[in-house]
Amino acid sequence: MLNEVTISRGIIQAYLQKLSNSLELDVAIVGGGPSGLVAGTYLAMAGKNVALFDRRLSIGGGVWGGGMMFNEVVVQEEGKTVLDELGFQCQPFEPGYYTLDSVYLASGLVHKAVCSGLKIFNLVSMEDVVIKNKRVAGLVINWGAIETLKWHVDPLTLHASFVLDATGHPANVTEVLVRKMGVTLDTATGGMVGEKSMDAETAEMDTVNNSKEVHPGLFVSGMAANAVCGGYRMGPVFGGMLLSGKKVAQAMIEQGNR
Ligand code: 48F
Repeated sequence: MLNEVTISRGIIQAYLQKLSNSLELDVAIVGGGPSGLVAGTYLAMAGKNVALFDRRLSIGGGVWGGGMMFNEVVVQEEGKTVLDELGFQCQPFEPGYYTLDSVYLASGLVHKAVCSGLKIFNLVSMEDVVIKNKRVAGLVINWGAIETLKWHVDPLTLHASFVLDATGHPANVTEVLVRKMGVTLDTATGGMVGEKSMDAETAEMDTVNNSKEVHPGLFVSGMAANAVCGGYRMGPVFGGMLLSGKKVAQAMIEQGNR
């Protein structure tokens, strides 16, 4: 006989255990788009205690909608290496170009990430960062719904050796850090340079080159990296996003924990 209270207790206890185990992380990722999910997967595969927070109900960021809601995406030859490593099938199109169903890619990235050990918290928003000794050292989080409603509810805080800003075009984490702390970033201007218009070839290279630690403790990946460092946009070609996530994960693994 099913007891409704046992069901509720199971959910509450399992969630609180997951959250409680995520208060002192090796890496805290903000944003569950392709770059954040790939970074989280490689970090979890390396044995890191890593959690990802996204304000939305569904994880996957901009992958689901393909290009203009045609739910297919393109990956070029370089990015296909990551797809191969993570076990994705794709269809060859013209030489050097592959297509994937965007629902397959989005759901597969989430599935791979969770199976690798990444803890994912949907419906949770980053509203601020923790600063210790002039270093980004954690996140201030709140429910995404509280952020949307703009209600005055105090947040909770977690510590992390590294924070990854994978929030896409708004580069939310870096924006908050610069606005509140006035820090200098490792960019051409020392500030947030801003995203440029469309040039897929340049943008794909930019995405990988710009994926790095821009302030002690804070890495950027994906479109956030281009927004922070001044890269171009590329639309629904995803190789750069995958390679960006892998690059920042490797950089954090090489640095070890703080
Ligand atoms: O934008 P998004 O998919 O990130 P990405 O990894 O990938 C970009 C591509 O999808 C696409 C593109 C490639 O051609 O240009 O746009 O750079 O996902 C970013 C995620 O971050 C979440 C947001 O809900 C989305 O799912 N996010 C943004 N700000 C916050 C946040 C925040 N403050 N707290 C929590 N989540």
